[in-house]
Amino acid sequence: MAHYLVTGGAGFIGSNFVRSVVDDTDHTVTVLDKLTYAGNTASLDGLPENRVDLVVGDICDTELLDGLVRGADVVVHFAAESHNDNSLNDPSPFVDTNLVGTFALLEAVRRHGARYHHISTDEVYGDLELDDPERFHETTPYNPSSPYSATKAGSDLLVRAWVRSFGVEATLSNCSNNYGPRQHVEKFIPRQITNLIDGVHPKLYGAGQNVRDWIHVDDHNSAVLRIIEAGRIGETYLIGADGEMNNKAVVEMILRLMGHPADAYEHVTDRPGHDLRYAIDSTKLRTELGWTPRYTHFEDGLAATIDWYRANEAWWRPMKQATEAKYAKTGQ
Ligand code: NAD
Ligand code: TDX
Repeated sequence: MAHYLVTGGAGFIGSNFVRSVVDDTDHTVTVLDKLTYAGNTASLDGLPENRVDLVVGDICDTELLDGLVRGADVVVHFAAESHNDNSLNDPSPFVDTNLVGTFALLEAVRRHGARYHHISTDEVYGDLELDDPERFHETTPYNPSSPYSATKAGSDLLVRAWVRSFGVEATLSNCSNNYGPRQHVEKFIPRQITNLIDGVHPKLYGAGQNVRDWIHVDDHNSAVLRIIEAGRIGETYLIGADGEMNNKAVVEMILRLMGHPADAYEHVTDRPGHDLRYAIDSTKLRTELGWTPRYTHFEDGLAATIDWYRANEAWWRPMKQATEAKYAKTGQ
């Protein structure tokens, strides 16, 4: 039994991770979360109080980190500003949280010693052509496009330097696009599901030819637990579930699953610098650590996600209006 410090544990992937830790291990968890617009205490509802506690605070707060990291065996770092569109409107919090915050956390881990796992994204590798036979792998050169992905790339490099220079016991993972319950309605899939519930057409950026490599959040988290358990210190593992699909096909699938004509969507202003395609080769994780995803059929996982949003309107409703007001300003 170990004590986990989970940063960003009131966000989408972090809160699902805490649920996986409670369900699949006997570890205890402290969540450290600033509760930004993306953090939601309702995402932690129903978790056992003797296993999980929440500390509301900032990963840039060195003094707070000292106490929390001292008491932890394992630190799993999910906290981030995570949305590309927001990073184009105001990059400043991305630099603060993703770069300065990761630096502060690494320094606390260096002072107190803990096993550290760093959560990152495939976006650090830039994008691929649609017909490129190569996918991203652990040695693909970094080439981030947006302020979001640039700050995530920088945070990854800090972790690698802290391993090599200071002997911090860290592993890293770079995962593809997650979907599933408790994802903020600013993100592509929940935005379209909740738009349809509200009688609004889904919004496709540009022509909708951009490809993302979808993975269910529970598969991302089972991989993270496996890496913490058996991953080699200093190593990076790419997490993906062979789920490549273009945005137009995803919107058409959502429309069909929700009982609407497949062409009942709108094209809106494209994202500046929009990455064309992400694709993950997760051979290393699968062969070295024996991980496999559970959700191998995207349509089933998507249908279950639609059911979740239909059943949990109280969770997403409070954030919907402000999110759409933000998009309206950029014509998206
Ligand atoms: P999210 O935006 O849903 O959650 C982020 C959480 O971090 C929120 O609860 C927020 O309150 C918290 N937070 C933000 N700034 C903080 C700070 N300064 N101090 C403490 N807490 C802070 O994000 P998500 O989609 O769950 O992503 C989690 C992690 O996974 C991020 O590191 C992201 O880069 C990475 N990732 C996400 C995806 C994806 O598809 N969503 C894919 C690969 C990697
Ligand atoms: O309304 C929309 N219409 C649309 O066509 C929105 C919100 C998005 N899109 C497109 C843009 C992308 O091509 O859908 C795709 C997915 O968009 P997002 O959900 O914003 O995800 P993306 O930019 O791909 O980044 C996500 O995956 C990698 C996460 O937000 C990141 O945190 C993660 O690192």
